Amino acid sequence: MYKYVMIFLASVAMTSSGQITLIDPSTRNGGFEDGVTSPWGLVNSVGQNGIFASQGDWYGIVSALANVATARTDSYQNISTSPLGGRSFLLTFDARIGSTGFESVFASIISQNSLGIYVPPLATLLSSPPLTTNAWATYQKLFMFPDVWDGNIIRLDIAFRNPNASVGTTYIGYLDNVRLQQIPEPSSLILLGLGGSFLFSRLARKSRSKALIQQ
Ligand SMILES: [Ca+2]
Repeated sequence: MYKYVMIFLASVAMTSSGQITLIDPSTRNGGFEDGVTSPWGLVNSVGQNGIFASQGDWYGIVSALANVATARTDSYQNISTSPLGGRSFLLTFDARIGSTGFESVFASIISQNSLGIYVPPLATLLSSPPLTTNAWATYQKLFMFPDVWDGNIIRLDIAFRNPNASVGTTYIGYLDNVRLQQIPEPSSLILLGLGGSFLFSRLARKSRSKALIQQ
């Protein structure tokens, strides 16, 4: 059930009229098919292997040498945009880890308004499976900026983390098929509404199950 709702949510967003593609495999090197890391910041290198990549032939490689008990990477892009295109951004990407890998991957978007003050968006996690060494996992997150946001640059950050790292160990992660869509207002509200309804129904079902167990 969960899988089908997620597919439905994604399809609503991807088919929304007026959406703006900010990153995808052929835009801003979202699939690393340019064979370089640019315009990504802090992606260490790229690999070429059509069997290994989750999309196309190329993928991004990130690594962090733990010099404290935490290993972390912060791959990013700064992207020019405008609130006129919508205040919501739907991010989807694929990730996996090497045999000495990270424990989790966390995506965020930040922006400043015209006065230089940081404005955080409301973030809703739509899909966040565990990172594994033997397969790619797909992550999806919706970001909605409030009405006060009037900035024109957003910064996307995808961070692999290991909070229980061994000092001196290098941790490896892989990134591919990054897609970032700016969604017009009505579509994003539908998305959040559907996501909220789904979460509410799951919570209600859990509460009913708990009540039955306690009886
Ligand atoms: Ca690719």
